[in-house]
Amino acid sequence: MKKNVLTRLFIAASVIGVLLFLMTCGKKEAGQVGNGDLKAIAEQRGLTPADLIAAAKTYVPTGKHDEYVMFSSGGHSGQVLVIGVPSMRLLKVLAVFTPEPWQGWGFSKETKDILKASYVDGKELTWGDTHHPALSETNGDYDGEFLFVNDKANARAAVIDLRDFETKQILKNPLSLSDHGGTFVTPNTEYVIEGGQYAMPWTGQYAPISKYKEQYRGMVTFWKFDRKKGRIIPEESFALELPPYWQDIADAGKKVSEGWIFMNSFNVELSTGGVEKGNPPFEAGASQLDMDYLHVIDLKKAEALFKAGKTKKINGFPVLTLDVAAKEGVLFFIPEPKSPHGADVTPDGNYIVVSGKLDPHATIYNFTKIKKAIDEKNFAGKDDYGVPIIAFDTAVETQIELGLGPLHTQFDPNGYAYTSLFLESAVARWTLGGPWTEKHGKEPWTLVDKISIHYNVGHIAVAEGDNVNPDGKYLVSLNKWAIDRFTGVGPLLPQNFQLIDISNPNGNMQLLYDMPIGIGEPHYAQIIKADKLKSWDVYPEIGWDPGTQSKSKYGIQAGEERIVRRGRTVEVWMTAVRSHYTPEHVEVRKGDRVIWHITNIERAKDATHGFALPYFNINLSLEPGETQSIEFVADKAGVYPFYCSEFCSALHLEMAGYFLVKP
Ligand code: CUK
Ligand code: CUA
Repeated sequence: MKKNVLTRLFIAASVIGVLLFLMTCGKKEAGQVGNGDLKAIAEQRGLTPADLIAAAKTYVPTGKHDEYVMFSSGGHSGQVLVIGVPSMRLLKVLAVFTPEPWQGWGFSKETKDILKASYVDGKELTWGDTHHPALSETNGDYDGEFLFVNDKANARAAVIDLRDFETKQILKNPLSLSDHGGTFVTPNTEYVIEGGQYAMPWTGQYAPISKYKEQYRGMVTFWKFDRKKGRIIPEESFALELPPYWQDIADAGKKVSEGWIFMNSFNVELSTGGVEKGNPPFEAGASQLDMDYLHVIDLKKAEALFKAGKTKKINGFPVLTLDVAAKEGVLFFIPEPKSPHGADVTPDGNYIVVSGKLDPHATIYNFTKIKKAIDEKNFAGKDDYGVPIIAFDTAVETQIELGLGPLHTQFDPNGYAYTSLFLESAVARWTLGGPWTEKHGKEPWTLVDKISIHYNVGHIAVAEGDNVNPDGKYLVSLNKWAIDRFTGVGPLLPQNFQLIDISNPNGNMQLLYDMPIGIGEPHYAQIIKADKLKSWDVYPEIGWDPGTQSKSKYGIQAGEERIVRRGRTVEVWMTAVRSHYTPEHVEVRKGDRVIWHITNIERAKDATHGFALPYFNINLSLEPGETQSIEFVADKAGVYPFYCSEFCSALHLEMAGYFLVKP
């Protein structure tokens, strides 16, 4: 407390110094610029010197770009948010699991097919609960090529290509309807990890809750990623059967621990709830024991067993069963304190930080010690499923008391770790030990600073803060509650992203900015250096199909437009260019099946055209060069004006036509 007051005084003093400097030296040039006087404006708006410093640190003038880009989960929206850092400007909302009209996502045939492929037994899903976006990595560093994200609600994993920021693939997990430990990637993106959460019988099977221990199961799926194809290859992917503990967050090992996967769990009590029957509710039942299990998985060994055909097909998908995993030394457990959350591997790969949720400590496990115990078969017994247990003291490096409700941890280049404190509404900065002790010149494994946030932080994201080379500089606190931060917008409040300056390793953290998120509950985000992203300005060729990232067989050039009838099917090849469609009249008969391909033949950056067709529920976004198709039955006679739904030119309103359905 005392320290915070002193810190604030110190900041205020130095800021006043800066301002005095601004106001005195070169009066006109600095204090008085354009049509305003900085001091007068600050006074009028009630801004403190610290506010002005924060504003100066976050403001990005028109035409200038942000240094970093944050990919944040869009929570219930089933989408991903792209946000500039430090300006905290929303750049884009990437449609993933949910139809999105502006991008025509889920309206064209191509995008409908991607969504459909992820339905459970063909049953339509119109939302997703995105939790953990993961950027592709090369040698443990973000490479800016791909993004992955999971849908916790239905256990799905998606692949987004960062050349055009569009979703390319969505996979339904074949084993479970629940995931959480995903998506995370291995250091060269060989695998995309999707761990389960709520144990259940394999999808499609029934087992009474009384058979929980025998027939309910957890899982972790290793999706094989093919970078060249830009796709997950299901045929080269496999899963690991896990006991019905509720598996939680995972992380891939890196450097010394590359090839290993760490995943925490809760409910090793195998509590099955049923408060209405007089049983303890889950919240109590799953917190009875002092320890849950950190899962340690030897992915290389698991992969070798899969390739050697040691898996069993479940729902048509290869699964390494628990007995094989336990016997062959693929899976190990280490006790972790009560209801853990977060499993974050340090940049050097040697420590795994697990937080306590109900315990004020973060527990730091030492991979070298874990590996030694495994090599020497130094186990303290087995769990009920035959999985070897490594004793807590054998694997632990240390525990640090951080505060109330620690959850997630990220890192910076100065040897600091940052942990969110949910119950305390704060972010803790603490020192790593080992090779970093020299770097920060402080006592290792020690809490050094805390900053209050508003309120109840879940994840935090540091710039490149979970890869092998963290950048530090900025930390975004992804807060669950906003309470009094924004103008009232009814009882459902936005969530609050708070930007924090962590650039000074010898000073304190400084809160810079609040950004309301009114689209769902974002869980995790990753922040990448903006210059690592190499996005396309326009599609490489006219007639491009983003679904395959290659030329569409339906793409055409100007002059190739046509309407062809085959029996009751009418196929239309159309072009769009400022400011007309060709053709402008399309006439069919009631009951005809219509297949309609539209190519935007523009080569100019940002010359996007839309295609809106009433009654048939269609809107497309055709970016320069793109070809998209729609398919429907003209089931109602009438006249349907179609138009361009993107304001593309002065004569945009004239970019229209008539779809006529003859009785
Ligand atoms: S979880 Cu939400 S705050 Cu899904 Cu990563 Cu921890
Ligand atoms: Cu094309 Cu408006």
